[in-house]
Amino acid sequence: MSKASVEEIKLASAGLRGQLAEQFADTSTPNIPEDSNILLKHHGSYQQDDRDRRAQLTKEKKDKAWSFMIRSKMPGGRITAKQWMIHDDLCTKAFGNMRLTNRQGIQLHGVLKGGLKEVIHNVCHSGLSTMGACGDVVRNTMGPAAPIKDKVHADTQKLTEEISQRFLWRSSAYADIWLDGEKVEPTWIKDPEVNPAVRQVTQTTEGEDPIYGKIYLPRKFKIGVAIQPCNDVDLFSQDVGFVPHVVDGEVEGYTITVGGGFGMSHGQLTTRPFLAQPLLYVKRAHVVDACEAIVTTQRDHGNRTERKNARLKYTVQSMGIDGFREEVVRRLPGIETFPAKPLHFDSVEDTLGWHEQGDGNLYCCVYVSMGRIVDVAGGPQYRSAFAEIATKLDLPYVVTPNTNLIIADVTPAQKDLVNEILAKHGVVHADDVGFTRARKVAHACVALPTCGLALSESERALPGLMDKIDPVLEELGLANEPILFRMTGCPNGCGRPYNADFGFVGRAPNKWAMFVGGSIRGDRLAGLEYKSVTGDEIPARVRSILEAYKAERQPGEIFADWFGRTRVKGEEPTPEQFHVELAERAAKLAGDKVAEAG
Ligand code: SRM
Ligand code: SF4
Repeated sequence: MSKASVEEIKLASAGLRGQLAEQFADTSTPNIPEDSNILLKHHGSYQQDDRDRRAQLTKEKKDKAWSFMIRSKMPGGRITAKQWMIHDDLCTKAFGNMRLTNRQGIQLHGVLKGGLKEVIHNVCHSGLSTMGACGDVVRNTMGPAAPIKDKVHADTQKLTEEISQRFLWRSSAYADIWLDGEKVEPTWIKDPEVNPAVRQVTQTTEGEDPIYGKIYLPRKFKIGVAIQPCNDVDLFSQDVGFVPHVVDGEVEGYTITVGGGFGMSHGQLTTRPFLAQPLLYVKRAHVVDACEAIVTTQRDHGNRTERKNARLKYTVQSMGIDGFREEVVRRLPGIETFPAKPLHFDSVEDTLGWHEQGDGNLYCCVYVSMGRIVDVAGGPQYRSAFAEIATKLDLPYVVTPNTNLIIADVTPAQKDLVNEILAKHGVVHADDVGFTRARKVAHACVALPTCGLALSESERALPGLMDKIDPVLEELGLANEPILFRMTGCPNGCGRPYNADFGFVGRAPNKWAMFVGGSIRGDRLAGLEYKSVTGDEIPARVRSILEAYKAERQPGEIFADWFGRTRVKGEEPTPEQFHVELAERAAKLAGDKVAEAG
């Protein structure tokens, strides 16, 4: 599908309405046309087919096994016990499980066409929404997961909700198609009279959105908020990032970063990951307006002819950070802007296990393997454990950006019962998981069998791979070292592999490109070490790098710092870093030197 046609489809859709209502009412087909799938994404759903069955069905000359993925949007990953149980119940309409996403949302896979309306209807009636969870709009806004009860955490959560409200698309198509015209608002919608940073959610029928216009944004748009030094939201991978500046315990304002983003295509030098750069600092009252100035700059200056280069990161590159800043400031008449404050982050890791949350209560961050809420045969019964805790104790949950689950607001008296329920279902929450520290933070994207873009396995491959890497880490005495492993089934980068210490990016069945040299702090991009390695080859390749680290590291030096000290030359990343194998680059460099000498 060329970029122009996506733009045309949006333009002709009358506010993302298209023929979706008629097509979902038609029970004679299991799927919808591809053009409609493009519109459907903005409603939070993707048409997919079971790729495990695709080849066999094709051989039998049968239609694909169609179904739909639905993504719920929840700013900062917050979900109440009741909302959780509605999602748990909806698992019966899906593949019997749900997937926590690394943008703090929830996905249900395998919903049949005839069941989609009921699922979206129920998600909305739970007080969450699927509106804008996918598509060319602002997606779920991420925020610090830890439910610490202090003014700074309260403000960052409030900001994720203000942003979510400001950038909801407004067409009444969503209510008309899924809710029979009923206006059901997510619980995070705030009263504009009480909070001027939000805006009245007036629905439009004519298809002219107050922020997005008629053709919405050129591409998806992602926003995250982080509190230093915790970088759980992976700030530099976001189109826009916000970091509070605290004076005497109060948030004075936010530093804004722009232009992060990870999607690329193997071998296409015009595409590559970028880390976000500091843009400016504004006082708290102006943060959401500044965000709107950035979003509308992208709306008006983003590339609408080449979809592969349409993300904000390319707009920032083509305008230059100074040109981009100038345009944003021009859109903020009367608002004072300041230079960005210096930023420092320690790690993208979650703090697993039990912690005090600052109000006398506790929270427990539970490790969830690959974010899949399922009762694993012979393994942890995640779905049953979280359902029992939600039902018996009515405790709120938080989905973390590392696809773990936080049980929040636990009173000291409830702690034993939570531990008991987790243990009963074989769910171990933290230090006694029995894994290395690296494995606890390792993440893989969904990939096969549902993702239509997957070139290789990911979620189903990483646990087996870590089974082989864990003993290497143990043997080398690195079991407690912070080392970040991430995997994806294709170069789109959903598992955020390009800033990991080790990133495996799918190329073909059982083949991954291997990237090395990002940072567990999330603030450095990795480079392509090997163009293609098989699953069997990976542990040995990882071992040789870890052996060098062990031999050369200074006392207490983490992997990322050792790599930075010994391997990174301090030059700006070039497209070659992501597309040309290290050995090839070194050979070319040596060749150039010989040529120069000659
Ligand atoms: Fe993603 C597309 C899953 C986070 C970059 N992503 C997809 C689709 C919808 C495939 C498709 O377009 O047909 C995947 C659905 C698979 C399935 O069966 O569930 C998919 N992405 C995911 C999730 C579920 C992976 C996960 O392990 O949790 C994440 C959902 C987050 C959410 O709740 O919204 C997810 N995707 C990301 C991230 C990480 C992030 O946002 O922090 C990235 C990299 C950051 C970025 O956007 O630059 C990411 N996804 C992409 C891209 C490449 C975009 C680009 O700029 O080129 C695509 C493909 C596309 O948009 O064309 C994509
Ligand atoms: Fe699918 Fe690729 Fe994203 Fe993995 S990285 S979920 S394979 S689009």
